[in-house]
Amino acid sequence: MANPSDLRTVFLGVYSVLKSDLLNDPAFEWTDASRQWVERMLDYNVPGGKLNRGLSVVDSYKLLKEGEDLTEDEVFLASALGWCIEWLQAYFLVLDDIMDSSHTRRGQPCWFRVPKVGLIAVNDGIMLRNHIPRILKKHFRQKPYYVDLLDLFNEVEFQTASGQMIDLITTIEGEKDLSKYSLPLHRRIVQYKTAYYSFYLPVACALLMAGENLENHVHVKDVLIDMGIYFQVQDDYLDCFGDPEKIGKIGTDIEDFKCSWLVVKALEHCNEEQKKILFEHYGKADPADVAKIKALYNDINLQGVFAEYESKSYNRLTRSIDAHPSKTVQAVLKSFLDKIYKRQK
Ligand code: DMA
Ligand code: MG
Ligand code: MG
Ligand code: MG
Repeated sequence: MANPSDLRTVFLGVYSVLKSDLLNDPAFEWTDASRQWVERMLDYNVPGGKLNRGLSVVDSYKLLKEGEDLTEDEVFLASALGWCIEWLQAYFLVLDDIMDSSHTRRGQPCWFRVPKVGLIAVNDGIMLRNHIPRILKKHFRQKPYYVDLLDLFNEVEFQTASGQMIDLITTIEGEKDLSKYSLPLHRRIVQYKTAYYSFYLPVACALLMAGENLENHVHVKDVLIDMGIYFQVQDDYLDCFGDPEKIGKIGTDIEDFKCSWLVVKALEHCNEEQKKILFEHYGKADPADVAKIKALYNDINLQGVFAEYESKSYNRLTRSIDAHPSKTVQAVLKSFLDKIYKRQK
């Protein structure tokens, strides 16, 4: 395990093992057709992303072990937990893309847009979700932290689904009122829908594997949640200003009337005339309406506003990390921050 590309190769090897376990799960009477469906569905939706969340379980666990060489078994288990997070992410994304009427994901059509898939994708999302406890049962059942692991995944799933709910109900047709969009509302949405599963969960998995009690790591959790909020602000920014080739998806936040960081900031920075444009054209599917919103974002230099937010966030997060008493924990948190600072994808 000398370099990161090796780690990635080992990590992908664990995916193959987990997949073949699932495709031979004795709890179901498999047919060729059902096995082929699940295999294609998994390969399409699980391993194609940046794998940051999954790999960071292994990275964090390594750092917590302070340079001790990990056994093959430890690498396998940390990778399996990493994959459980990737499975969780795949489950949420398959359903998120239906609810957000998205077109592409990770450089390919969203799963529900693939011919003959359609709304079978809803059940596929449920399948992906059900795979997680099956993976945990197979590999962690005898571990002293098994119950805590199950509880962690359940809690984080609940937080994420709750975040998705508030993300969605703020956009309900007939109640479209931009004046209710504010920074505190945005913060609430993104904390729940993104920060817990993307940032807290990987570190919490590594801590449990290392035998730690999560209640003793509240400060770590706070920093990670703060980082997750910054990460989702970047996601909101890239939805409009990112290169679809790089981010692998086409933005839909303006069309979907989302409470995006950009529209909240636009409301803050616009004059009365520009406010009228926002109220009239935000949340419409017509490309002409979307173009008016994007032109307005440019007029008020939202890119500059974001650049300032980004550097302020980086400084604040760095200060909170430096305030942590343990150098090891600092290293875990710092490695997360460095992976996402000024990201383009
Ligand atoms: C997605 O937020 C959050 C979850 C839990 C999938 P989003 O819709 O902004 O994500 P994306 O931009 O990737 O569709
Ligand atoms: Mg989405
Ligand atoms: Mg969404
Ligand atoms: Mg988004």
